[in-house]
Amino acid sequence: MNRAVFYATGIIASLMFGAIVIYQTGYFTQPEYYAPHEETSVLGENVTVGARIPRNLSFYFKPANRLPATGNDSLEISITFRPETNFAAPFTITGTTNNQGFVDFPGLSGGKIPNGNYTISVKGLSHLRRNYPNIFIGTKTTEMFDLVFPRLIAGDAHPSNDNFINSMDISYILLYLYNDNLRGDQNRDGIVNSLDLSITTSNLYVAGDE
Ligand SMILES: [Ca+2]
Ligand SMILES: [Ca+2]
Repeated sequence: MNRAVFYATGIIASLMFGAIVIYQTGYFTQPEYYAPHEETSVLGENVTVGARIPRNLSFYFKPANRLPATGNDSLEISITFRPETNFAAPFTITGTTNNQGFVDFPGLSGGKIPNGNYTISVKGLSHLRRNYPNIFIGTKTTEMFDLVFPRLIAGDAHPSNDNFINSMDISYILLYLYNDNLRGDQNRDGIVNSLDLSITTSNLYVAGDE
């Protein structure tokens, strides 16, 4: 056997033997996969192991055209968190803002809303959808988002909830004329009347954000 081939064979054999030893000692074994899971594994009273920290998120939103204009901002809303910079699935929550436009959601799953940038997409009961892009949700467990501008546009009264203001919404308001129907009462002054009709016609053929 050629001397060079002899040495080369010896070196390769040594490397293979070393690799086998290292493999068997578990030196390169993979760390356990960290599977995302909900905040369920609780030890004792306050100790949570391996769980995602729940988030406490709160928001200010304001609807347009309220009467009176201040202290009258309560609205039934649906908020969808649309991820821009991570691969989480869109996540939707519903709530009702108070008369200052404030709503909070304590104990949201950190697994469903991981850190990243989001488009916060909001649809009011009789309001067009409004998207607030590029909202960063970080590592803090409690965060407040002031999204009072721009206002949520009123007039999408019909329960089809089609995010578009047209004759169906006007018909719905006419149907509940002089009632206190929440969907029909665009300015939330307690009655459906010509003021609500005029808010809706002033926004005729306006579509909400996608
Ligand atoms: Ca509509
Ligand atoms: Ca009204």
